[in-house]
Amino acid sequence: MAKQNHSFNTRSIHVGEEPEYLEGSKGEVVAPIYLSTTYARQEVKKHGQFEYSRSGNPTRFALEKRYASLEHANYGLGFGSGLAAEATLLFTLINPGDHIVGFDDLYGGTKRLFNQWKEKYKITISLVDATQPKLIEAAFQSDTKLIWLESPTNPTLKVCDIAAISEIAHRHNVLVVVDNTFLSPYFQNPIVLGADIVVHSITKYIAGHSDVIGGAIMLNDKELYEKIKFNQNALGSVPSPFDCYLVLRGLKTLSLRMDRHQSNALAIAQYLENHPKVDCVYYPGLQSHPQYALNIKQAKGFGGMVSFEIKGGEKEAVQFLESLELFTLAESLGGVESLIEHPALMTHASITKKEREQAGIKDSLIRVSVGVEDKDDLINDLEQAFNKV
Ligand code: P1T
Repeated sequence: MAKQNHSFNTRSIHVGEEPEYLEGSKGEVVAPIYLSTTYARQEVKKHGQFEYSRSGNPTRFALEKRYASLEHANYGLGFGSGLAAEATLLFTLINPGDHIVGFDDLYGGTKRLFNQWKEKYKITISLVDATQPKLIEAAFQSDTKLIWLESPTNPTLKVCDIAAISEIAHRHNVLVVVDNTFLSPYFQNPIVLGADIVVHSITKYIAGHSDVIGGAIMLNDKELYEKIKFNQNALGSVPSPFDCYLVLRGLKTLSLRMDRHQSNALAIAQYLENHPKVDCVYYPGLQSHPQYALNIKQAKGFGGMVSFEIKGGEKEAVQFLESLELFTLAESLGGVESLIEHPALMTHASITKKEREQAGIKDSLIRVSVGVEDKDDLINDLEQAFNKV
């Protein structure tokens, strides 16, 4: 049986899927996909371990145990998408009139969700450059409820000091949420650094194969866990048992994949940094990155996401992107195959131009999700596309 003091590589394979994980299990090594939506009772007033699959499902039960373990958290919850996790969390935590402080660079869909809540529930949001913790503190109001961070951010890969911000937040009784999608729990554990709640788009590295949309929340606080779990059922924002199975399977190779994503990303970042048609490269694993040292301090790696600005503007970016042959021009990230996209026109098109400018998302910005293919094949493809610009 895997224990919490086993290494990440061991926990990501075993936790939740121990053969004895369910009462009455037959010793199966892989958690079965429990498709049944409902569970028979012996007595009218009493149900067994499971009642109805929205409130609890054995395959999801196995996965949620693993989620908790990977982030060194007491509790894990699975959702039908990253945004379903985020919406359930906001629904649970935020009341009309509350104030949220967020990193000025966040996934566009997260900002779109914030903007919806802002209008509907009259909440206020301050987006600040969280690379400077003092700006976070300066943004606090008496009604500030939570801080929402990504580190590194999507898509400009800014890194913030999670421990320092958590310390400030807790002095003011404010909760810290970290979206840990970009580094995955293999490279970074925000709860260990002091954050209260971690959210993930499982769709990305954790599932890892571009075939599951999923989300997760991990946390230590029992009372808050019970409230979120209540709303996971009340809102019905749950993943399917088949998707849970795919995530349990994908997680078994997370550490192997992340190591290769990272070594390929570093090679590509270094190649781009020396390219005459590139203005600047954003990758926390480059010594030129402004928070290179901070990322080393708080994380075990830099991840597989690289962004860069091509010389010129939108025209050159589009020409470059449409000339690639091996990279797939598509939104999303974290799968084994390399993807590339134009944030201003694709993943971050749902937010206003002003918000994009504040976050530093220029029309020349290109975001790369470096896959686990052969790095020379990837670099050759980039080179032939640059030659066409
Ligand atoms: O797509 P979904 O599983 O709902 O997750 C939303 C989400 C949340 N947080 C981060 C940091 C994300 O990057 C995402 C989704 N991002 C993309 C689809 C993208 O291409 O950036």
